[in-house]
Amino acid sequence: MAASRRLVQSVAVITINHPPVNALSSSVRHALVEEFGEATKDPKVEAIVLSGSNGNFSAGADIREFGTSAVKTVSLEDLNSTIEASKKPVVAAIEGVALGGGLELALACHYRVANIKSRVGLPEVLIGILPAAGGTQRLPRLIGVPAAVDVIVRGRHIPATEALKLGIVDEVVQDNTIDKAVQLARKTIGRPLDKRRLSIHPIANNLYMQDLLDSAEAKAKKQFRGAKAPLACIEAVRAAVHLPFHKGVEKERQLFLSLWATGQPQAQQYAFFSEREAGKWTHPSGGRWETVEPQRVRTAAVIGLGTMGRGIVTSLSKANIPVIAMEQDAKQLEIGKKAVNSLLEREAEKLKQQGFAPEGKLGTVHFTLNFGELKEVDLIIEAVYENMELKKEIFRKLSSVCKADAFLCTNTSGLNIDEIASVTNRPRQVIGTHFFSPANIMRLLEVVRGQHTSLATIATSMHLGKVLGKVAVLVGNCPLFVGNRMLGPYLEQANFLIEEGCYPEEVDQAMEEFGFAMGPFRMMDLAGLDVGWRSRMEKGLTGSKAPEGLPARQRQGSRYSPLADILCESGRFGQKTGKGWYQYDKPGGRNAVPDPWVNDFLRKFRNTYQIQQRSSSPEQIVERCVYALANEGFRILEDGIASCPEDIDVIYNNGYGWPKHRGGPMYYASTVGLPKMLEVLENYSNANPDVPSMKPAFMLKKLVAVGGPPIKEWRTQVGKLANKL
Ligand code: 3H9
Repeated sequence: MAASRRLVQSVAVITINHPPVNALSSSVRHALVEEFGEATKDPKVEAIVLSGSNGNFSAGADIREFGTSAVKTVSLEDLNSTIEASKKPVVAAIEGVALGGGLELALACHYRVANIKSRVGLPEVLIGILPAAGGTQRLPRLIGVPAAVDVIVRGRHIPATEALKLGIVDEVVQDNTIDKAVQLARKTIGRPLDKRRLSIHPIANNLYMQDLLDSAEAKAKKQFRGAKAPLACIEAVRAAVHLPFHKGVEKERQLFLSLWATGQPQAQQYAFFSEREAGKWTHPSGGRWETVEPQRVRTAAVIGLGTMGRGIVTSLSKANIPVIAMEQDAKQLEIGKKAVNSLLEREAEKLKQQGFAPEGKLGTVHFTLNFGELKEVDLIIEAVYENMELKKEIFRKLSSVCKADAFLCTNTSGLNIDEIASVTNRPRQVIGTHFFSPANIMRLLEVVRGQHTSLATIATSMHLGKVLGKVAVLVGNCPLFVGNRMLGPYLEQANFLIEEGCYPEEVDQAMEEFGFAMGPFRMMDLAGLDVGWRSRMEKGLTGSKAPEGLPARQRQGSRYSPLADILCESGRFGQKTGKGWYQYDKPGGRNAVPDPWVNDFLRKFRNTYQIQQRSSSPEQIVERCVYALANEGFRILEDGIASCPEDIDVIYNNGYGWPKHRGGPMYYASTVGLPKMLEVLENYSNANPDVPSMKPAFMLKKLVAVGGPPIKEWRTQVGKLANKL
């Protein structure tokens, strides 16, 4: 039964029953229409409570039904109108989540009671659509246009206490939500309901509203470059201001259909489901997530309290895991302690604002210099700087100090996990947990399996990722893993483009207009150019000169751009030194301004090497950088480092500022068309045989050879093809 009904005194309690999240599928909508019809007719029923089973009200429309004929049966807004028009008062009893269509359903009810732990919101924008069951019309009538625009355009999940302040819910209760909703329903019997019917509420339309909506639109264009859904959300709220309710609902519907035609919702919904699938990992040995029990992590430790370590400590504490935070000397410990405490204060403040006492919600943090204190800890994350010898020394110590079943994790961003594991007495319990900076905010976690890593270690690390609120993706061990490895060819193309005639700001603009949060040069300036430079020096790639004393443009037989090295040699490390590919008002400044010095330097560089300057269109810039990125993705699939294209896309969507409305680099490749991508790469590669990264990946060629199947079929193709390699 998709919904059920029982009578409590004179109140009909209707319960949605569609595990796990009570998505409002076609069968749920049918069942609700039927139960409401019965409750309305039943003379014993004086009021109605609408609730959800298994501790959740509803996560909204069933996303899997979009694009199928099921969406056409019983529209959610028709159901909402019926509920709102009911002569018997209807109270929504919200537990867990009331999101998207779930909140729209609750907004159609006359009253809303929410459990303190519940969350409400209209997150449709995050999957490329807009609330399309009256949400953009009812919410502004309930909480006003400014607050509604913020809620709808950001799509955030709002904790119950904030929802109460905003006026989205009428009451917040600690427990027994349904009983309390029944009590409220009984109190409201016989009261006039018109004031509670949002569709007939008046809405202010004045000059201030126009300005507010115009500026929200301008802000959204800038912030969500190229994404259509935020703009459609604002247009729908504009309709709420200008048009009567039923016309506004029509507009909402039209906007939904026009968004669907752009292809963006399909990309974002692919991204949504790919994130969920990433948790269902498979090991090349055949081991799978559902067959291995993760170990409980009751206590954790973090070694190294630099930027990464501080973020990881905060993340663990936020998940209510007690942490031991360790540094190598008293001075570093004191600095780290201050930084961690200030991050934790911010978290405590957030909890207070949500109506929770931080005590008991944040795990305790104990600071130490003493390795001996780690002996009973369940899981240790090493987060010192990228130096193999230092990491090995730490793992040797951990190996001798920690209890036999403790898991040893390294936060390396690209060093060899097997080499680190080799110095321990438990290589099966060693794994890479590659967090992204700032680790307390960024959602991505690359979990890197070594050759000997056990399934239990993988299961525990993947589960820990979920507990920390991260999207954990299991990847194989190779230099730089998945995300950073793909960056190599991408940045190489960006550098070649500026050697050939573009300017950094031109390349950045093209990539930002494509939708990247940040173009490659601004990103390099932010990360610090010296990081890559030092690592290239360690590998002996920089510093060598051609016979005429100029930096060589070939390394090991391949084309090499020495531009970044030259910048570093003159002390331009990026934001931190106030100069890099751009100039900044001060060291650490954030506002990147094109630097005439850089443009002059590029002109001289081209003259010196007799490179004929040529321009590239934004489309050509995007093509070269993005195809280079995706081509490396195909190689990663070929090498078995990622088990499916979806995992690569999850990594790029969550850790590298890839525009989600384009699904991810592999999804994008599938929309471009694999034969076209292959042709472009082949042409480039034939003309530039000294750029091996642009040589089409074998996997790409094979996928084209089997007819360029849709991306959801690549997983099987990749498996078959990888076996034959
Ligand atoms: C909408 O409402 C449009 C309307 O305006 C009207 C249009 C006409 N549908 O995330 P989890 C599945 S659009 C189908 O792992 P959590 C999910 O795939 C909707 N399936 O759990 C997973 O399946 P599986 C607006 C859904 O506890 C399982 O449920 N609403 C839906 O970490 C568990 O999910 C949203 O955008 C759905 N709506 O997080 C909310 N939601 O087990 C989207 C979940 O097979 N949902 N599933 O892998 C979420 O944000 C999170 O899932 C939620 C739970 C917070 C609810």
